[in-house]
Amino acid sequence: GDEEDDIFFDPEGEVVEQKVTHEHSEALNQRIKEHLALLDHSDPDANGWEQITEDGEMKVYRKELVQDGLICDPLKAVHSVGLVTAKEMCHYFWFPDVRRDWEETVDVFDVLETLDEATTINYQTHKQVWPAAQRDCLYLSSMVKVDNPPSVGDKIPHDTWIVCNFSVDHPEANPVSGCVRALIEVALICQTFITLPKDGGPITRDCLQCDIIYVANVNPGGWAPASVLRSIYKREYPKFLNRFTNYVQQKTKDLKLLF
Ligand code: 16C
Repeated sequence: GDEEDDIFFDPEGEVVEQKVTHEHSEALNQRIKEHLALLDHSDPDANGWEQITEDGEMKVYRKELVQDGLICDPLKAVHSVGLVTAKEMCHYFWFPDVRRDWEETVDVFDVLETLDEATTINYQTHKQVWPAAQRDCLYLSSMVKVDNPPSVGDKIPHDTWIVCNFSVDHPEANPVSGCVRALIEVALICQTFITLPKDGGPITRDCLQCDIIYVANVNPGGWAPASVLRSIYKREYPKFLNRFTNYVQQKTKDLKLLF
């Protein structure tokens, strides 16, 4: 059985049962519910999403959003990669010990607290981008299995996992001086699709396709020049998605499938 918290949806997509295990459980469940609405991406251009770049199966969208003079453009990317499961993808995205293997934009990385076996509170600083001040963020990160996700047409996923990262406060935060606190709402939603072998043989990595939705709402927390910020967005998110998905494919290629 899965040790992670399960979230249960009724056919209308309402949460009908959820475990509360820590002080942020309710906030977490609420965000998961909101993020999962994105699974209905049958029309990605709906609701004002503007495509900013494309690379093979990867498509990256944004909405222009300025709040209190700060650029907070929501970002959404959809991708689909072979050879890996949704749980593997989410595991490597969530698991603190491998963060530095794929996360290139981070300098300091600390786990401040472990709330349960799949939930931590992390503090990190990001590399400085001239001429803006350095950014840091303090966020809860949780990996959750989703049962009965909202359906996406006629494709039926084998399984659905989500990692949800969102800003929280923490008394033990020891902020690096000079950093401006960025506020984040990030989710990685992954679904495994399996094509059974025609010869009735065992399921191998070649049978796997993992569909990914990644969303990031980042409030930079203080001034940064618009042109710098929007060019970082356009460059860094596709770079992250390519690097991260290649990393997971490499890490898992000789391992047993993890569902
Ligand atoms: O989701 C990703 N990583 C997770 C684990 O680290 C976590 C992180 C979210 C990103 C939070 C960004 C906070 C401010 C970033 C400062 C700029 C760093 C750029 C350095 C470039 C050399 O959920 C993968 C995220 C990968 C993409 C990160 C790029 C974010 C750009 C946002 C720009 C906002 C402020 C820029 C101010 C100069």
